Amino acid sequence: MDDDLRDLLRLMVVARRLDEECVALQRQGVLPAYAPALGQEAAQVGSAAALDLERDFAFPTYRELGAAVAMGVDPVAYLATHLNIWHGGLYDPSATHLAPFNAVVGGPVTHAVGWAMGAQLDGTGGAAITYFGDGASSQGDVHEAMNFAGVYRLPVVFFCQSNGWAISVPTDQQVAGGSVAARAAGYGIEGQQVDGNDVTAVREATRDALQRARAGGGPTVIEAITYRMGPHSTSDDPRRYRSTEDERAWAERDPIARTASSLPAEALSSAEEHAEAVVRETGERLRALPPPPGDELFSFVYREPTAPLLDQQRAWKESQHA
Ligand SMILES: Cc1ncc(C[n+]2csc(CCOP(=O)(O)OP(=O)(O)O)c2C)c(N)n1
Ligand SMILES: [Mg+2]
Repeated sequence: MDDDLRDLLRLMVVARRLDEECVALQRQGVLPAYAPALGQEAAQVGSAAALDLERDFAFPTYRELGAAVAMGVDPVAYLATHLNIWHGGLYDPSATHLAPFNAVVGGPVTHAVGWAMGAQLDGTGGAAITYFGDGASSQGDVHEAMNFAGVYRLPVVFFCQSNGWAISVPTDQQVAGGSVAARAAGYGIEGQQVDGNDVTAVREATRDALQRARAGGGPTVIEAITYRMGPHSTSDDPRRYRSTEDERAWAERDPIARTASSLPAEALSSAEEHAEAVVRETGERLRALPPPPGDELFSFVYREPTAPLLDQQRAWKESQHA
């Protein structure tokens, strides 16, 4: 049991230190922008640790570094997306079972439902998990996706990180009725709230929901109650819309301190030591990434490139030889 908790702690500490490094890299001009996951490590690591990486598939938003770490995705390949020169990062979604991350609010939810329908038709036995926020939960697409999944009993887990904010808008102004989980009843599916800062509770709830989905029991909405301890992104200043008392109250519920408190002190120090090495190596490799080939600018835009696009590609190539 202790070993298991140590593993979860290690993943959360790696996620947090990498996250801090990303903010530093943004300040140094290496990353153009970054969306910190500070405070959401238990929700992300706990849920991703519940996945069966042979069969299941995860659909992340722009804030899922902790999930990527827990899924064993190379952080350099993941963070290449934040460099903003590589579309979809450098990891292979079909090998890692982590979709390219999605900056469209609510976007990954529809994708997960589509994947789940494919899994149901193919009989692969896997389930999808989609990440989304409290703000995304009020997008029309998310409601359509939940209803569709409910009608077809699709193997999908709707994992909402209710982190208090949609940029500067508090959750109570996004979620009428106060609960994302309660909406599940309207779609005829399971819904539950979980303490999103309790890593083992999150993992257990997600494991149960995934198992039910794989066994044909249909979708589940899990609403993990957590808190975005940092800014929305590196362009945001949360002091303009929230109080330091609120931040302080949530700092006392820090998911890492909470897990560490039930383990010997040495568990945290060894996790920190390991994380430091991961951060150093990640930073070095990220800085050393070569720019992508310029003509990739024109690739992957359409399946069949259009005539104007081909003209532009030709003009670009000629300009390179000028
Ligand atoms: C379709 C769409 N609308 C608006 C935006 C701008 N936007 C980016 S993040 C965000 C707030 C999302 O809040 P939430 O779903 O709670 O996720 P969080 O950022 O808290 O993780 C908005 C409105 C967007 N990216 N996509
Ligand atoms: Mg939010």
